[in-house]
Formats: sequence, C-alpha cells, structure tokens
Amino acid sequence: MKNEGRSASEIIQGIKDLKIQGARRIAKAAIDAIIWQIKYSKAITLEQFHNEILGLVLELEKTRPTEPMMRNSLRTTLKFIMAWIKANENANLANEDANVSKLKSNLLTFEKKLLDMMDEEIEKIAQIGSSLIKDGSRILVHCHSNTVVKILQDCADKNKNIIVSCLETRPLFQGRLTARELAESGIKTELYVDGAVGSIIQKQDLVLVGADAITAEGDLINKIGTFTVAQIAKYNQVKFFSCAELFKYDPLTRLGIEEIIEERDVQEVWGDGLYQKEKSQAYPIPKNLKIYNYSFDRTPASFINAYITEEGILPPPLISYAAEKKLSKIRGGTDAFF
Ligand code: RUB
Repeated sequence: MKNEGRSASEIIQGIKDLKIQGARRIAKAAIDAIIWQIKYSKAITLEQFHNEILGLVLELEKTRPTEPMMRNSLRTTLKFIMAWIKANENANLANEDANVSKLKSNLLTFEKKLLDMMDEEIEKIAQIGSSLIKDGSRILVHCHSNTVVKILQDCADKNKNIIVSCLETRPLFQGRLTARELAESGIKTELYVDGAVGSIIQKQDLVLVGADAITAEGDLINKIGTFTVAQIAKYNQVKFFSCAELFKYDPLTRLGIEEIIEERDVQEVWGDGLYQKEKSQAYPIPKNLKIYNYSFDRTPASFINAYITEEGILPPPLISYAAEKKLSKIRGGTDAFF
C-alpha cells in the first residue's frame, strides 16, 4: 500500500478505516504524514512549526491506540525537534524564517532515515526468520503481519518448500489478506476459520505471528485470538514466535502503564453476522445484547518461545534491554542518524 502523495488527513483516515493496517505500515504511514506536513507547512516561526507537528502527532496517535511502533516514531520526531531547537539556540542565522527552513530540511532528512531504518530492519528480520524455517515446514499464522509475510516470502525466494495455514481472523478477516498475498507469491497456502486452530495445530511445525506492542515483561499485544493460538500451541508443544521490530516495544510499560487494548466499532462484529447478505441488510443489534470488539489481546511471555527481531532471535526477558538500548540511541539527539 503506497502512501506517497497522500495528505496527512488522508493518511489519518486511512489508518482509522484500516485501509492502512499492520503496525509497521501504520508507523511508516505516520512518518509519511509528518513528511507531508513538513513539505506543506506554512510555519514561519520555530514555535509555529513545533506546534503544527505536535498537533499532527496527537491526531495520529489517536487513530489506533495500541500502536507503539507509530508512537515511538512520532515521539522520536518530537524529540528530534526539541533537541534541534536546543542545539541551535545560539545559531547565527539571519532570521527565524531561515531557522525554520533549516529545521524543516533537517527533520525531513531525519524522517527519511527513520523510513530507511524500518526497511533495513524488515530485511534483517526476513533473513533471520527464514533461516529458522526448515525446508518442508508447516507454519501457522494469524491475522495479517507484513513482517511475517516478508519472512515467508523470503523462504519461497530461497526455494524452501513450506506450507502455510492462515487463520481467517474475525471480525475483519485480515487472515484472508495474508492467504491471498502468500498464494500470489507461489507459496502453498491454506485458509481456516479461527475455530479450526485446535484441530490443525498438531500438523504445524511452528507458529509465526506479528506484534503490535511488546511490554517490559516481554508480553505480546497482537490481534485478538493470538493468545488463544499461543495457548493451543503450548499445549501441543508447537513453538510460537512473534516477528517484530524492536520499535514495537512500549517503554511506558516499564513504568507500569498498561498497554491500551483498542476496542473497535461493534458493527464490525455484528455487521458480518450470520443472517446478513449485505452490510446494509444487517439485522439491528438486539436490545440488551452487549457486543465486545477488542481488537487485540495480550499473550504472556511464558507462551512465547522467542521474538524474531532485527537484532536476532531474542527470548522475551531480553527484549526490554535490547529495545531500550535502541530507543535511547535513536532518541539521543539530533545526530542519531548523522
Ligand atoms: C494487525 C496485526 C499484526 C501486527 C503486526 O492488526 O495484529 O499482527 O500489526 O503487523 P490490524 P506488522 O489489522 O488491526 O492492524 O508485522 O505488519 O507490523
């Protein structure tokens, strides 16, 4: 999905509507929105420019509450602006207008480097992940993770003969998107309803899922149903891996702040209900029926064999150390990438 050329408000709407989905795509789209804002900003003072970006950051963060990869990217951006202003306090520039232009140009470079970093990370994860998968493996996947798809495509590129079982992933069926992408890549792909997981787990060699958030304890927040899959995998001694950039780590969880689990419109659940032929013909939700639509769930670290990250295969207890090291390097100041 390409976001280039889309305005910041189109990107915001695209994330809300799930036209842009998957944590890394969302994070990249958020950076695209910042780049758009830099290009079209009318700010002529540093304060105006900072406030413009801050306003956009707050709007973007509201689109999907369970997305630390987006939040980390956006907060890194704010940190860059603050560090830049501090570092250039005594700059002998002719006027504030020139200061703003210089900041815009430096921030643009910074954002592009963030995007490059994310592209390099997924390539590394694909290499590391595919090296873990043996020829002939059967792999179970849940929902749609761009990172997992990339690993599986890398297996195909290396001529590994794999069979992937995709779970459909109610209520919005992102698992079908995974199935389509894999089948189109020439990978042997199967599609099952979510409830089939207990029946098919024993023929799987491993489970691969993505990650929306990773907590300080090494717990995983991912699409609803992930915890069920993890429990069934553990019960059947099938290895369970989450494939994730370290930027999915949420540093606030170290302070005891719980990751918010996004709740989405209940029509997503009812709208595709059993009796419905078309969305417009949905039966109204019966009075007294309470529907819950949690988008994500939390899988405790003890159910996860390891995270496949750009820095290697890390067991859950090592994640917070590796991720905080990375975050502090990138947020260290204006010269993080220079
Ligand atoms: C997608 C989902 C994915 C993670 C990781 O949920 O849970 O597993 O976001 O994806 P949604 P990626 O469809 O609600 O965004 O590997 O692409 O970052």
